[in-house]
Amino acid sequence: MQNKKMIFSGVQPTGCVTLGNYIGALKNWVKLQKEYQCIYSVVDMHSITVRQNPDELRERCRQFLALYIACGIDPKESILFFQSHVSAHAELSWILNCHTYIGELSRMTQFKDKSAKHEDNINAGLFTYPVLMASDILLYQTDLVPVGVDQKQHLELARDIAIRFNHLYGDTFTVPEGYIPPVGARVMSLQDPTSKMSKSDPNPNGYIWLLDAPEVITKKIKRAVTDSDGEIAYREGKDGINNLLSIYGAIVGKKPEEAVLEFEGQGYGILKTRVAEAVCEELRPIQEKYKEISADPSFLDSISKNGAEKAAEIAEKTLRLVQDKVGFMPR
Ligand code: ATP
Ligand code: LTN
Repeated sequence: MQNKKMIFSGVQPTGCVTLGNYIGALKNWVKLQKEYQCIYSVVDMHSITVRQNPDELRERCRQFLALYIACGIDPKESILFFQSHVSAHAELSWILNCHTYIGELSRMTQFKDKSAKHEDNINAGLFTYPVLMASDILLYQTDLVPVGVDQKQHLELARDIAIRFNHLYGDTFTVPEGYIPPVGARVMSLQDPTSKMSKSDPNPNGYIWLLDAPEVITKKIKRAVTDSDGEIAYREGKDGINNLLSIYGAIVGKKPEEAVLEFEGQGYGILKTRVAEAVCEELRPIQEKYKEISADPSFLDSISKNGAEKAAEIAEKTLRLVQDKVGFMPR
């Protein structure tokens, strides 16, 4: 573990894990786990920035962890844990809050979007959320953070906080880099291809849930909003078609500009059928594995317990160093 570079990433347990989360993040988590020491968390503390039903949240946390493993994260190679089980995240977050400016947080577009969506609950946690995310990353001296493009701004802030802290107190944190996939970094909604596929979309036809049955996946893709010119091309203004080509490309390992060549002269119906087949084929083994894993809750408990112990060991080392740097009394 010592000489491998570190990766940290997480998904917040809200809504249903979508094809967007998979293509933008999870698929790359799997790809990177041999080469790096990877730490993947179900970031439950992030999810309560929006009001949650406690029982549903617990259930969803288990489901997300099972999905990480079903997607191919190997708990023997990577560390898997629930964020709230490692208290260092909250502790570092306080210290970093005191090193982050209100002006910086006010510029975060996700805060602006989410406060517009939840006007009745614009809580302080929603505002300081990016600082908790910076803590997640910096606690593990992370080199690389695989995320979709929507997280780029938060990642830049984590870097700025690390650089600021290192400058004030001397070398403390590794300054992390993002790993944003070349294809599929922003999968769009099937119902509104100008906005991103989101797992808390109230309209389930906008997203594909990783556990949707093949008939449901096919129906959703067949209904995907396209345009009326009838030409399969990858270019500006063809948001719906571009999205289908990107999804297809991300799955078969081609750039959308290459994938489009397979469909020259064909109709949208054929494209949709092929995309649906590719998605169903990709998700079938994941769904089978998920069924197996979720039948054994004690397996999941032992993974998360073991993961939290390993994560805490690394995180506490960084936390003690930071506490010392800012002048807290030794224990
Ligand atoms: P919510 O809609 O509840 O805010 P979300 O779908 O945006 O959720 P997150 O938990 O915020 O999901 O993101 C988890 C990971 O998935 C992040 O790395 C994020 O960048 C990535 N991701 C989310 N949506 C997409 C998307 N449409 N395309 C590509 N990557 C995505
Ligand atoms: N903010 C991220 C989820 C997240 C995360 C992280 C991602 C929380 N902590 C640390 C990477 C690294 C989001 O996708 N909304």
